[in-house]
Amino acid sequence: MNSVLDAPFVQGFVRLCGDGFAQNWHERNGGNLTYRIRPEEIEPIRAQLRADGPWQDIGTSVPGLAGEYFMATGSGKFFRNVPLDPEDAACIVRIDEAGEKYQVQWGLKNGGRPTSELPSHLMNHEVKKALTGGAHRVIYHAHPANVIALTFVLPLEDQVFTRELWEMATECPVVFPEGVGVVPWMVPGGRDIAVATSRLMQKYNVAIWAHHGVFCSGRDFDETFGLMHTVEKSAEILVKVLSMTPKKRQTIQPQEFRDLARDFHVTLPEEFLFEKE
Ligand code: 2HA
Ligand code: ZN
Repeated sequence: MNSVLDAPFVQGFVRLCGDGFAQNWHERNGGNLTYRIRPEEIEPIRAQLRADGPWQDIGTSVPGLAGEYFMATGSGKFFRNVPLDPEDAACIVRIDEAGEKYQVQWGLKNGGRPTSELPSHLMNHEVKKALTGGAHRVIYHAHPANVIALTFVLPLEDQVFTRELWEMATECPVVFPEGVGVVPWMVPGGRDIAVATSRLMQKYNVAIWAHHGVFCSGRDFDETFGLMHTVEKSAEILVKVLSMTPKKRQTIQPQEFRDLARDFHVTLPEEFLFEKE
């Protein structure tokens, strides 16, 4: 019988939590992480899962995830503590055949529930699973300070955030060529913000929550953490620039983005390459 803690997906999950805390993106119980577990990753640990717990309402409907297993951080748990005791701070849940309820099958050994943002995570997973043919498996929510700061200063528009973040580092349009979406301030934890976020996930791999944080989607832990890291680094540069001057002296121009797209074989939508005054 293999230990759940030795499973490579569990180790990847735990490492991301420690790395995110080290980046200062997870004050107290801020942020949450979910991973859609592969069937072949469940088999070796199946004997340690318990399938006799109560079925709880997800708070939304995700029929596209019927029967799937997820690893998730716990509601009220601190990212800082995940590496110390994953079996307390995280859990493995199974979704029922209707996509309406979940059952905790491992973890949360001292009690508790999966992340308060489970509706947003699962609706994002449902969208991405369909859109990527199952390739995307990680949804990651963090509270990175520079992106949040920009939501007080820039208009809350996808075009503006995408273009400003792209301009701050040449690699940005290569890392997130689809751009980023912005959700206006909404009450977190519920179905409404989950619907708004998952709508943006139809188009983007990054959704910014105004005055709150960021959601990222990706295939694996490295790619998803790297996406969060790239977006926040770019936001940090923009905060520095805006702190020094109200107007950039020079920047990357629309035609230069088109040249980059050609050489790096990415498609950059023209909606983000508008002429500025
Ligand atoms: O506390 O980040 O959005 C967890 C959160 C809620
Ligand atoms: Zn949050």
